[in-house]
Parts: sequence; C-alpha cells; structure tokens
Amino acid sequence: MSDVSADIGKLREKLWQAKRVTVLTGAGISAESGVPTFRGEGGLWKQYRAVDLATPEAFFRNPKLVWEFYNWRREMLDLLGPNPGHYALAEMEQRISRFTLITQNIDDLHRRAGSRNVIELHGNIWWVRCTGCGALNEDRRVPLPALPECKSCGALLRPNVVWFGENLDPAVLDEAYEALSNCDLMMVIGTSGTVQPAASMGLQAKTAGAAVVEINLEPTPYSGIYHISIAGKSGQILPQLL
Ligand code: BJW
Ligand code: ZN
Repeated sequence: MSDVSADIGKLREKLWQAKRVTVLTGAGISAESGVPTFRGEGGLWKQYRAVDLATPEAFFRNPKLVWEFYNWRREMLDLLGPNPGHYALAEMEQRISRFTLITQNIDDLHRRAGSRNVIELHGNIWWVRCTGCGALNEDRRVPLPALPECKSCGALLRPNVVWFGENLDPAVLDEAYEALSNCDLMMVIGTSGTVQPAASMGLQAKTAGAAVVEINLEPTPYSGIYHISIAGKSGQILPQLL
C-alpha cells in the first residue's frame, strides 16, 4: 500500500469517528471544475497583478477594469459546475451531525453541490454591494453592465468579495473561529496557505486540539506541521473517504 492510500485510510477512520468536523477549502478544490487558481501554474495572479484588480484602491481608480475582470470570471463560472470533491463534501455534511465548511472561494460551487453549512470568508461573486447605501443583493446577470448601478440610490455597485487590505466580516470570522476551535478534525483542502487570516486557521485548530489533515496537490508551508498531509487532487481523494 502506498503512503497516500495509507494516509487516506487513516483520514477515513478519523473522519467517521469525529463528533465535529470543520473543513477549510481554497481555490484548489475548484481547479478540477476548470476554475483557475490564483498562484499555481496558470493561476490568475501569474497573469494579472492583484494590486490592479483585487484591492479597494484599484476599484476606485479604475472600476471598469475591475468589473471587466469580475464579469469575465462570472461568465466563466456560469458555464462550470461542481466536481466530485465538492459533491463528496456535501455528502459528508449529510452524514456527519456537526459539519462546517469554511471556504475562501467566492465561486458558490460548494452550495451548488448541495453544501448548506457554508462560511464564505471572502464573499461571493454572485452578490453585489452598493458603494453608496451599502445595499447587498444577489445578482446573477451575465454579463452585468460595464459599470452596474444600485437600483435604490444609483451609486456604483461592487462585487461582494474581500479584497487585499479589507477586513473580513467580523461575524463571518467569529463563526469560522467557533467552528475551528471546537472540532475534533479539521481538513484543509486546496489552499496555498499564503493569505491571512485563512492561512493560520489550520494551525489554530491544531493548537485547540483538533487533528488537522491537509489535502493538496503540492506541499505548502504547513505540510510538515499538520498531522497528515495527503498529496493529490481533492476531486479524487475526497470521494474515497465516503
Ligand atoms: C489543488 C488542486 C487540486 C490545485 N486538488 N489541491 C498577516 C501577515 C501578513 C499579511 C497579512 C496578515 N494579515 C493580513 C495580511 C494582508 C493580506 C495577506 O494575507 N497578504 C499575504 C498575501 C501576505 N490579507 C488581507 O488583506 C486580508 N484582510 C485582512 O486580513 O484584513 C485585516 C488587515 C487589513 C489591512 C492590513 C492588514 C490586515 C484579506 C484577504 C483577501 C484575499 N482576497 C482574495 C481575492 C478574493 C476575491 C476574488 O476571488 O477575486 O482571495 S486573493 C485570493 O487568495 C483569493 C483566495 O481566496 C485567496 C487564497 O488563495 P488560495 O485559495 O489559497 O489559492 P491559491 O491559488 O493560492 O492556492 C491553490 C492551492 O490549491 C495550491 O496550493 C495548489 O497546490 C492547490 N491545488 N489544484 C488539491 N486539484
Ligand atoms: Zn445604493
């Protein structure tokens, strides 16, 4: 038996014995759906500069450019769907009484796969927020106008996502910390562990006493620190846990 299959066996045992499971996902879980990641090969931040597209300063300097970037991603996501990794996590939620899924992804693919207890740390690309009155609305139009406007006050809308230098919603963060501080098992899946505060969450769960297991195609700064690190594609590994 290879190390990977032995580790999958160990994880399977921990998963079905755990009373409370928390999962943190990143762009890697959606890679097998065809959604580009940020930092790997073909990653968005290899092609585009995050400071030009994913900061509040960039948006106020050139909202049209930032909206072009998000409209392009909305068009792409509209044509893509969840993969076996998303579906396996949705199935686990059905079978494990206390199961919380924390995601950094804005793509909505976990919900589309059937996950319900989802904490979206970085927001959701299908929601827009008014820069004037703050109104928050789901808006599935593809494409949106080049500079979409608020129906109530006419001000410019922005994607309801968290850019660099912006605070995460404190209520959302509280929910995430509650889930990771009180679980027996935390799975950290498809994230490079470079963006804070999400990057520290696995370690925080470990400090609080959870077994922490990473699933990633590549090693990350945390691979040697977590209890188990499984090298491989989440869409292939997660279904084997069911
Ligand atoms: C597979 C796979 C397969 C591939 N199967 N695996 C403390 C220290 C240092 C800096 C900071 C700090 N605290 C805050 C900061 C600043 C900043 C930060 O962390 N910077 C670092 C880069 C240094 N953080 C922030 O600004 C955050 N705000 C904040 O903390 O507020 C307080 C504050 C304010 C002001 C100053 C200081 C503090 C907000 C961060 C928001 C991040 N936003 C983005 C864009 C969201 C919208 C959008 O999508 O457009 O979120 S950036 C981007 O990175 C996106 C992602 O959610 C996030 C994480 O990326 P992720 O998911 O890890 O993807 P990748 O591509 O990096 O990795 C993919 C992984 O998958 C790889 O490992 C592959 O191997 C793997 N993989 N295929 C399994 N099939
Ligand atoms: Zn408004």
